[in-house]
Amino acid sequence: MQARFEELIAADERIEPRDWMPEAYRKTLVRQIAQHAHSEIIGMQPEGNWITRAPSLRRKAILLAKVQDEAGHGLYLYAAAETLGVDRADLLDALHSGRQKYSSIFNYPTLTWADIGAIGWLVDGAAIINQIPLQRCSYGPYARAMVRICKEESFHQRQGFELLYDLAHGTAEQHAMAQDALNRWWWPSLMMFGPPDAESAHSAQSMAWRIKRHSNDELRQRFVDISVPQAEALGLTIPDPDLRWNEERGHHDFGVIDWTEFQEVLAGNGPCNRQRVAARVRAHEDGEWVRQAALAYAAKHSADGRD
Ligand code: FAQ
Repeated sequence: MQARFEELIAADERIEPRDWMPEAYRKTLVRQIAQHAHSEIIGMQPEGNWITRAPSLRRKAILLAKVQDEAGHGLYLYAAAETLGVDRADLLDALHSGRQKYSSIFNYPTLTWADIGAIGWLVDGAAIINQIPLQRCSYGPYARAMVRICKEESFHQRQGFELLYDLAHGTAEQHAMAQDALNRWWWPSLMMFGPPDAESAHSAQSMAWRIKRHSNDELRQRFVDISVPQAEALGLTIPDPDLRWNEERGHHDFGVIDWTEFQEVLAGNGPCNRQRVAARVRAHEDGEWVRQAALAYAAKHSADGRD
């Protein structure tokens, strides 16, 4: 069984739920897919905060659609995790009790409308760079979920860039607001890719299993290289005095990331950690009657033999 699993991985074929897999492979996938699903639904909060304050009907419709897409991504991902034999209710419980993480980026506040543009451009942009290789992840249900998610993230990234472009080319105040959003979101976006390779506990094994295809630092570098010309097109300055093109490497060098801040956010001490988890727990409790009603409806249907 182990040999068959290794053969499939070596041949770059997909592992499906019916296939035998090592317990550690299953656990790693549950950990990563659950963290990813949690990030999608917690990630609805920072932008959801601006739906009622969007400056036009067009912007409001776009933002509503985007936030709904994130809920949909959460659902696909919980469903992908369930194919590994875990229960969605248990995963949500692990999120609510702090036993499982969600992305550090969603613990920062959205202070102005420009933050909605910065999230689309940078946060969705980083998410795409991380997720495109996951479309080729060795676990079939996760890889397939990524295909649709990446298509939607690409619309999200474009709407954010366009929003920020309008602000950056608007009045002096609007330009300043766009620059301020970039100043606050740049460094946390770089942290989304995870700790440096030398400190990444799971990378080597996940790459051997072809769950991850590139290291955290490789993807972070790709994000910096892609973002520099985009910031130029926006007419905004990336807040890093050490950022410069390195001819020899063929990449941009960039400044040192504040990993203490990252560790603090992971430990629950970021600017909004408590608020985000409390809002999630409240939403879950408020939804109890919906779950009860759905269960009662399903029980009634199966009793009637209609299921
Ligand atoms: N935040 O050994 P590694 C989105 C944890 S995009 C929090 O390097 P790994 C779209 C890591 O879990 C965001 N924790 O780990 C959207 C591990 O802790 P553990 C979600 C982090 O797994 C946009 C420890 O540090 N995307 O939601 C972070 O090999 C707008 C050691 O790290 C995904 O989840 C972090 N930034 O690599 C939604 C993508 N980084 O579990 C709404 C899928 C690391 O041992 C609005 N995930 N940690 O307790 C991945 O690609 C990987 O899991 C990494 C981390 C790259 C995130």
